[in-house]
Amino acid sequence: MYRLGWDERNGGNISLLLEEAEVADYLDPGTVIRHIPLMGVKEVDLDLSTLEGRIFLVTGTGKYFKNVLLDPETNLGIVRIAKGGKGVDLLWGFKDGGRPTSEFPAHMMSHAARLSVDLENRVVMHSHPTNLLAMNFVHELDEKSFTKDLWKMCTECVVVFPDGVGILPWMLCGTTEIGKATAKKMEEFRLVVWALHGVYAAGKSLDETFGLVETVEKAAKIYMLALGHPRVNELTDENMRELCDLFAVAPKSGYLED
Ligand code: 2HA
Ligand code: ZN
Repeated sequence: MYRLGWDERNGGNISLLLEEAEVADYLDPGTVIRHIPLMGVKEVDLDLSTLEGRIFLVTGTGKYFKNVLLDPETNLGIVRIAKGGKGVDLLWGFKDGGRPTSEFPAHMMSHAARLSVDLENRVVMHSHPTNLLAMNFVHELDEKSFTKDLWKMCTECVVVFPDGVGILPWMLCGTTEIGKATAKKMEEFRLVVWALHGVYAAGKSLDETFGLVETVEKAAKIYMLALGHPRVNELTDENMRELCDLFAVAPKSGYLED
């Protein structure tokens, strides 16, 4: 994501749900390095109790993706949601006294929302993909027309994200409010655009989730390249229906003409 220019400086963050058995091969889940209260959130608003005891690998606040490979133990942490869901217990990482991403509330609420509709969800990924962001400035921020214009840019888009792209208006990031709004959208979409900021994506694995962002970003790139040029050819709703039938996926209801 850094290499592709989607995560400049400390932009972007990732959380990955881990099973206790997976981490037990590497660390003692009974040994807590330190407790980290959740910062910048209104405690009354944030209820992570459904995730109590769950373990996440998560990027650190203020950390740069480009440094993760050089020093994973400083730039990443493994945390367990503490009793009552109001903080986390650090099991590994954040070696310099660091803490989870400022977007931790949005990540955790999104995990809870995705798990409520898909027990296999493991990943939440936030980034600032260049062309998708550019498209935010030139396309109306309407979920149906935004999704359809992306679907039309690459033949396989409708198959990769048949559930479409949810969109939130510009909101202040790092807050419980944007976390709640993102989670609500995540009940319906695996991709949620934060207007004029970036995108949230969710999936069963790092590959699948990265692939979603990669595909939506590719479509946005083609949209931006073609913008302002006369449109001579276009993928039709009928083409996209045929694709959905072939790959046995259901496009978001009401988005394709019959
Ligand atoms: O972590 O991307 O939205 C930096 C961000 C905040
Ligand atoms: Zn961001």
